[in-house]
Amino acid sequence: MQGRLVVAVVVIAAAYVLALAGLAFAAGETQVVTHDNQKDWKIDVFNGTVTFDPQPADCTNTPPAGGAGALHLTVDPGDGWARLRNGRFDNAPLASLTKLDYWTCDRTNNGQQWPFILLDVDWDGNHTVDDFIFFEPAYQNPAEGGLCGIQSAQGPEMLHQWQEWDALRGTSGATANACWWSANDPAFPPGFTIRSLKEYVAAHPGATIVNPDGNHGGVQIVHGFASPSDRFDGYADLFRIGARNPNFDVTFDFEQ
Ligand SMILES: [Ca+2]
Ligand SMILES: [Ca+2]
Repeated sequence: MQGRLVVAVVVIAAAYVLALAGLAFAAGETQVVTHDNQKDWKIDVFNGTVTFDPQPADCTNTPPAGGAGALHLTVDPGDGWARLRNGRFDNAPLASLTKLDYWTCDRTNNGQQWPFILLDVDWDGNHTVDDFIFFEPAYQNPAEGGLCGIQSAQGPEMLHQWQEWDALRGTSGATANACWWSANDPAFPPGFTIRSLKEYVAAHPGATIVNPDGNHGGVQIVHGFASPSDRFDGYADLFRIGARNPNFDVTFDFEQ
């Protein structure tokens, strides 16, 4: 009897471990977000609004899995910002990213800035922000993103149309061909000479996502940060992110 009990305990323990592993390695899970302070997302605005609204009637090519709602970002005047920030990916190495993509439909902008992804980055492991890096749809084609745009090969960006953007264009951050620019490393400028995320990771091999603080997550979906004369009104949906640490792959579906 004692032997059987031990076997049973071992079997139950093994099943428990497998269940935990299954949770930890859950792939492609969808989590619905309908309001502020949910699923580690927090609203951060200045002269802007972040709302969870019905799918806009004037946007074509609605994503098949986009549901009935989307994230709505408006900024006026355009030097303000509207952003949704996620704090779940603190300390995740950029090299470990396995997925990073989202959909946008923009209705009003300055001809160049669609809703973009901003990551707060720590270069040296001391958990302070050393850089901000930006994925912008406009730079993912050869006309606006030069040699990097040839490799990223996405777009061109179109108003009033849902478009999907792959912010990696590779199997990981370390192999990502998507074009990103840096606020603090002049070797990675915006514009025609923009460079790939894999080059940025090679230049900063220890770089991780970092949360500036508990209310400001390091993974951001943003509109704005332009000129006071600009106006922004656009949508984002189905933001997908995967990273080795935390061991997670999730699609956030924004709904009303
Ligand atoms: Ca949605
Ligand atoms: Ca630092």
